[in-house]
Amino acid sequence: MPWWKTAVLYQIYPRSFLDTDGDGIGDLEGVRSKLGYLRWLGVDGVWLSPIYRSPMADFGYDVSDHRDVDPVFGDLEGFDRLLGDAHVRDIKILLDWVPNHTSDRHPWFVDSRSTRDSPRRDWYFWRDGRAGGGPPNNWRAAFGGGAWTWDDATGQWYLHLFLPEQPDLNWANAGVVEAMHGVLRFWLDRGVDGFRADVVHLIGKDAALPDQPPELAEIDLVGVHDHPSAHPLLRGIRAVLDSYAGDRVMVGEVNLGSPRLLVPYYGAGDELHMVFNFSLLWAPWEAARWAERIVESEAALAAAGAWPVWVLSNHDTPRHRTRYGGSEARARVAAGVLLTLRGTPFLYAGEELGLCDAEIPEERRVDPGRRDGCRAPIPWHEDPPHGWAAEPWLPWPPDAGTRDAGSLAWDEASMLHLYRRLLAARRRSPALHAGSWRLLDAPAGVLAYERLGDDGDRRQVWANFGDDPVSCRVTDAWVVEVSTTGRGEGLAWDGTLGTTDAVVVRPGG
Ligand code: ISL
Repeated sequence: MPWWKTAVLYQIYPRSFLDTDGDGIGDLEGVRSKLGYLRWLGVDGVWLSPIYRSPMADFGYDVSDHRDVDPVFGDLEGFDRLLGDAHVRDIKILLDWVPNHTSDRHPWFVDSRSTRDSPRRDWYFWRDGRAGGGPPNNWRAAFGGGAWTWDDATGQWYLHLFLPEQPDLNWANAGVVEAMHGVLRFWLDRGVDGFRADVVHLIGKDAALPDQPPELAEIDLVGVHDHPSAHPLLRGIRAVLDSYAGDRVMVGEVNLGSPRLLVPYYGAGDELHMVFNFSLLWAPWEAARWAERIVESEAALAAAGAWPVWVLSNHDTPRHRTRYGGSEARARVAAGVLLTLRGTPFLYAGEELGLCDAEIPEERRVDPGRRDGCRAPIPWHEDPPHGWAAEPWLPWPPDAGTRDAGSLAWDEASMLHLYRRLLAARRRSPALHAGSWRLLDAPAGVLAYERLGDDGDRRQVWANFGDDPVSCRVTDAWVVEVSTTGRGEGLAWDGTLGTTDAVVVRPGG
């Protein structure tokens, strides 16, 4: 199996991880200084949200130079140091690659907008307005408003599915394809292990840019855009990765909802290696709904030989503990499930501390998508500024002085230690990191499943989502390997679960 199938990956939003140079913004040196922590925790790799030069209109998802590190994060030498140190610790590094758009300050766009005759004019989407006036079509942008901005200098509109500062690249132009492949090669040559590809389904567009049907006209395109022209482009991208040794990997963000719609993006094993499946991230706290969504995903993906990806939180959505009404017990059960499903789990930095979103006063909101709360800084120590070199750019999450990594590391009953035990259990059990998955019959409110490895290694997971203790009818004798409450680990399991309680059990008498 390639490394990424048995790995657990950890997303770092670099601005919010740890500041070492005193500007209140996290940096690469901050990430480097926590590699020991990540090794101790037991993750196998890190996905870094964008670190490239950027005017930061969308905090790095607007790239103005793909081949340099933004000075707020460090420099290329610092990146090489981080990568080298990560590899020494056997931690992989994935960069965020943003293929759908660039910054409006990127030299390519500056050139493209300079005159209609620019050799890069066609690298972006320039169109005349509709007869009678108005933008070329009815597309909406993700952060509100229309997806077209009028450019006075050359008298045409340009397309941006996100901010006006994020013009869309035209992947139908061979120059764009070559240039963006060159970006991949630049970082692959430096030794990165792969990429997370931002809204990668959007790179395939219908050249006619037809209107959205009226029933979809009011919503932004990101969640519904699904055009076949993405697939040959993804095969070209995959060929670049495959030309390097060492199983370089690409995990794509394809925001299409239903897992069935994600399968084509794996191609015949010749497109994306993995595609994020957000179906649990959007699932309400009900065992039956989780079961339904996992079964649906398994059915769609397993049949196609497509490797699953699971995720509960990221930098775009309220953290899962926040979504569960602040319940730590629920977040613990969720972690127990996330880390024992078939496929590759992605953690979002801080979930291992059980962080909730920060309350952001209106005057401190800075994100155009209002996603500031889940981007609150990570507290490393008890006393303010919690290990940071200066007060951070966003407010602290709640309980920063008791939920800091330092305090939780001393407390074996903490969420942090639960993650560590789950990661260790996953690593040592072939059933958990590589085995098959099968739903088990369970009482109402309980999600239960079995994992079975090729070598006969076997685990079961029993997760009570409900507010009442339950008794489960189990066959065979089981020993508790991990309990989300910490109760009874290493002892025989009698089939009972407390309120909001989950166990991973192994055969034993
Ligand atoms: O965050 C959202 C809504 O507020 C999502 O719709 C988000 O825009 C979508 O998931 C795509 O996200 C990715 O691309 C964006 C960037 O802002 C996000 O941070 C990134 O994850 C544009 O590059």
